[in-house]
Amino acid sequence: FLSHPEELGIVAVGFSGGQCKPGVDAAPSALIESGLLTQLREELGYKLYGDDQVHLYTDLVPKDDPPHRNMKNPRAVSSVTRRIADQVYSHAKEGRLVLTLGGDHSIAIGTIGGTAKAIRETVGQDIAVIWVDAHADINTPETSGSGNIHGMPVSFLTGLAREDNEDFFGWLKPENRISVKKLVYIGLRDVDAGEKRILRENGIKAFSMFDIDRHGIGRVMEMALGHIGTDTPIHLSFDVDALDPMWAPSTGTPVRGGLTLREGDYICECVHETGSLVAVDLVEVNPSLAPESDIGAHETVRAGCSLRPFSVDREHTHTISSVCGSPQ
Ligand code: HAR
Ligand code: MN
Ligand code: MN
Ligand code: MN
Repeated sequence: FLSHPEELGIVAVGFSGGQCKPGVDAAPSALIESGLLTQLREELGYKLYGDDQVHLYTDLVPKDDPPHRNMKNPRAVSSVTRRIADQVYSHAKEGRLVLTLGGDHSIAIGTIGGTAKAIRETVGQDIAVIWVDAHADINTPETSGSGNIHGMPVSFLTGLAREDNEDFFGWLKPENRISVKKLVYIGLRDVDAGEKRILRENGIKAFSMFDIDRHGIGRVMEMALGHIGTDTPIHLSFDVDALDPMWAPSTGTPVRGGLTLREGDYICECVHETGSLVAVDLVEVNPSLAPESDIGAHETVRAGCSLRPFSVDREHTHTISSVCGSPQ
């Protein structure tokens, strides 16, 4: 689906307004400093476009941003994600694979909104979304208990939540939206009661940790990709809290009983192997939250760097840090 699969559009998003804990805005710099982009350029041979600089979007964050429909920082999140949608759209429109480094998961409103529109225009197809997360992030403003927008992006993207006012995601148009039929979750284990109802009523495909335990990650990936169908462009949105806190402790809402690092890598490798990947988000790394001193932050950033759906270790001879190949 990409006219320039060897080109990688980078969007580095230093934004944390979708939730209340500071620090997740520092993740892109931490990931870049630990060599993520250098590896992509030098080991994997991608041509990188876009950001070596992290966007803080301070010009878009209003001084006064009172709640609207129970949402916290609604104007800031709406205008920042609107800008991100434009950035991702421009890269995708050029036929590049797009990598967005978050930031909290509210930014997926922008990344997926931008990919969906660009791929419709260039390929004429609807994208599928694989959402890897401990959480479903599909609360509507009304079902959310926290008011944090990082728990709501999927409801806006699918149109389950709507708003006409441009200041509150009214800028999201049909071309930015995705179908609930082309959405698959992997790794769920902390889903609110209201979200469970939404998943059930809309028949949304979800593989929880229970399913991974029962079938194994190999079978789960077969079923997930089978649900999407071949020949469908894929946007992978990877929340680092899908990993067990043992591997990724530095994140705002860690939940025990998660994916092993190897299962996370495997998901990325399987998605890469389809040849249908058009965009990736890596979100919710928070280097300032490190339960076991700064080893936690370091390990989480390292885990983030290892989750690269850009290469497959076909010979199974490499260690995690050297899993490498070349762009398709
Ligand atoms: N479901 C809860 C809420 O809506 C917490 C979900 C958000 N946590 C995340 N997102 N890290 O994946 O507030
Ligand atoms: Mn080219
Ligand atoms: Mn999330
Ligand atoms: Mn999460």
